[in-house]
Amino acid sequence: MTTTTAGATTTAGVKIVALAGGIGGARFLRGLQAVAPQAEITVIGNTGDDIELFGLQISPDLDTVMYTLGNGIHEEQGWGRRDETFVVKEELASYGVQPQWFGLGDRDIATHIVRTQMRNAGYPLSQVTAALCARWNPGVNLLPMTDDRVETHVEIEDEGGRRFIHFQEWWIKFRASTPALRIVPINAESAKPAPGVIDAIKNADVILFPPSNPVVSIGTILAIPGIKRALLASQAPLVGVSPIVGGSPVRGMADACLASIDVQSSAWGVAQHYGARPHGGLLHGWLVDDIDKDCALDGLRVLARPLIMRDLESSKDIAAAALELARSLS
Ligand code: FO1
Repeated sequence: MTTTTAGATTTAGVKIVALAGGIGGARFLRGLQAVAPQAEITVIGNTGDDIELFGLQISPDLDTVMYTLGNGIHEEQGWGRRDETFVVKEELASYGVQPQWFGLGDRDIATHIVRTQMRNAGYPLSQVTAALCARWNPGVNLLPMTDDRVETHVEIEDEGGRRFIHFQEWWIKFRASTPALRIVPINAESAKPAPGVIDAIKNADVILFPPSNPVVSIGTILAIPGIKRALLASQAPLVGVSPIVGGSPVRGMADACLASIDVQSSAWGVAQHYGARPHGGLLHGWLVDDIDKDCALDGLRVLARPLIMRDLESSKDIAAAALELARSLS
């Protein structure tokens, strides 16, 4: 971070790396871009949400970041396209084709066709993502966490017995209401970081954990061998934004995920889960909502600011606070 003579802090040339999941992460990144327009932002995106449906390869979290920063997102939903239609979904339902719980939009299908065609032609997911971003111009370097297939599956037990289902089914069809006995990012242990991921971390001036789901988004990215090690080896300040405000998730169902790994659904619980850097954990700094200002963890610098992202302005304030905290640490 360089400071101009006027005392203002410019972020020209500052290299920022953010690990991001879906909706919360994407909205935070939009605020980050607005407050640090000259920064070089690399987003390492979660691909554990990926699912293959009707022969189409779908990468929900990559698409959510790409559409949100490329101004194509359905703003209220936070996922899928604005001005979307669902004619193909209705036609599939008329054929009785399952599943019918996934909101597959017609415009969105074009993205999945391009991804599926390129993957079938042998292009790695990172090159597919770059090709899709050439159209959307998200303004960040969006990298999948890995080019290898990693899918998050959830173990549940109900009248259908004890079984694993795809994360998307648990998330969308079950609304995460059935307790997750285990959440497993299948194949993560043998996946390799995608090209550019480790270098981006090594060259970062600031590393951010947006308020994404600590288990199925940030946690899945950290499960890729080499990524956590690179983060711990970096001298760059690593600042996280709490996804939990006053004991409940800002959005989504992070509390259901945290319960599955016995982590307290609180700003403190998540900070403790990530760990403070002086004690071998990841975090140098932790941004919490005012309501959680008493959150304290030895070795962790905590800053309290309003964390509810209602609109671009509030996202900008949160991103600016995260950068302010990082600056105070470097
Ligand atoms: N989330 C839902 O709650 N309902 C849906 O029908 C749905 C469809 C969908 C289609 C494409 C896409 O990229 C994302 C979609 N999501 C949907 C979000 C998706 O489940 C994300 O993985 C979660 O929001 C977690 O990030």
